[in-house]
Amino acid sequence: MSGGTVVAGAIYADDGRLLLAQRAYPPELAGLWELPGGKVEPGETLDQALVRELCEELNVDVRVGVRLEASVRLKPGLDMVAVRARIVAGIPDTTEHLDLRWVDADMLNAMDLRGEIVPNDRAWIPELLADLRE
Ligand code: 523
Repeated sequence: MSGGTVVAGAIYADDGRLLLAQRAYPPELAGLWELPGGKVEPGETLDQALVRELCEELNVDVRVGVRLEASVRLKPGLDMVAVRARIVAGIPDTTEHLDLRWVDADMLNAMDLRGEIVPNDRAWIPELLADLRE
């Protein structure tokens, strides 16, 4: 399969912290932390795909905001983008992830330095840190 987009959510709580999710698979990514999301399906907008993925993965309804600027080439024809979001209903739950964690700027930076962030997601760290330090 080729072509398409993966969309991930930078979910912020009212206290300003960011939600990270710990991947369960594949083995090379298991245990590392990411912005939750998944593949955009044919006919979906980015926003629709993000709402669906976060409902499926975390059991929350989100309101989608502004995109992060960085995009990531996962492989030829498959790019990944991230969109800011806020939870409007539900409490995040692990259905596909090993664990969830709300982080502030210092925690995110420390996790990045320890190599605990999914490598592809590191492209967003500068923008995420800027958001968290606002
Ligand atoms: N990433 C990634 N970071 C990130 C996400 C949500 C996804 O690097 N924050 C990559 C990992 C996979 C691809 O994007 O190479 C698809 O992510 P996945 O598996 O979380 O999305 P699904 O569940 O839509 O895709 P399939 O498991 O392939 O159906």
